[in-house]
Amino acid sequence: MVKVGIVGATGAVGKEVLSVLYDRKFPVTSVHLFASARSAGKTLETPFGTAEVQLFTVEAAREMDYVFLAVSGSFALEHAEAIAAPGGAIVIDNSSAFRLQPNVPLVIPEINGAAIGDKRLIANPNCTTAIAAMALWPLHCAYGIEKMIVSTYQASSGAGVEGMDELFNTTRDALDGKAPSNKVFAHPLAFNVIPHIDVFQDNGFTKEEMKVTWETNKIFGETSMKISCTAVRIPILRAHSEAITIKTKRPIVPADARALLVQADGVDVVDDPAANKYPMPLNATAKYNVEVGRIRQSIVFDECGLDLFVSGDQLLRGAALNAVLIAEYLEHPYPSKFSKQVQ
Ligand code: 11C
Repeated sequence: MVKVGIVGATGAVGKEVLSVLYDRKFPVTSVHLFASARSAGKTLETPFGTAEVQLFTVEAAREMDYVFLAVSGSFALEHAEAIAAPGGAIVIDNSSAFRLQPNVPLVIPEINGAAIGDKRLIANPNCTTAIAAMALWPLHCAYGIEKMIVSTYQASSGAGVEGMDELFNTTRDALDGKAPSNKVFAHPLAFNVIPHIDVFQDNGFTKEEMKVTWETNKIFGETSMKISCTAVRIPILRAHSEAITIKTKRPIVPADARALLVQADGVDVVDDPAANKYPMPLNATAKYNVEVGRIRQSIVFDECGLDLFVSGDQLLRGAALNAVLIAEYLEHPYPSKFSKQVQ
């Protein structure tokens, strides 16, 4: 008997959680969609059939085995711990509210599922972090990543359904010759790129950029891996891409990196430039695995450096898939395929 609750089932991530649970045949016996009084009583078509939205209460959520939170950080802060308290449900929270709290595991199951231990509140990482980490973890284990530079190309879905709608609308406006109006993004996204995701911090980086630094260190069990990130929104629907330069402790060559990454679960090596094959958001969309390619020796860091490019579906690996994989891990734990060889 596995009772699953989803808070935020009508949002972009919540809908994907339902699809992934169904698609991966997670052993669900009943699905409960929770929302505020405004939406309670409405019906929703789900892969599991028509479901009536229930009024969220902590008591009702505690009746579940798993509760996926696909809502704001403030909701999570208010309710997650109460839902997860002993006797309640295991909570998998997609927000950033608890990610950096030392007593809350921040988990990508293929990397650090073991960090969950007996914890009942588990944080799902930021999408940009998760997509890059899939390709970086095997390399970190074998070669020791000392520092890296990341430039992102992030899809509108990072801002939810509203972000995707705004991309469509600003594109339509631009094609119709109308002045595009924007609410979700700081500027019109159509035919544009915006180097501004989340709020600016005192150090000049945005919070999205700093999340890549903070969260990658926590997931990899590090404290001092240096990461400089520039996060950029581009007019793409739902897959994020990232150009990454790593500086490793041990010498690394592209062929060995490719051979290692081929063994990684959740990663597809797409790296045949002569055949025009490399990761692209169009191909990574709706796909569970993250694509990695354009693997080449760094000109800046020589034999201890590599450049690579990743694309991954922001709503899947970056959110819903990772969350469902956490629940799968809890049902059937497994060790990471890779462990650190370089300190
Ligand atoms: C974006 N990565 O593309 C953000 C969305 O930390 O969960 C996810 C924010 C987060 O806008």
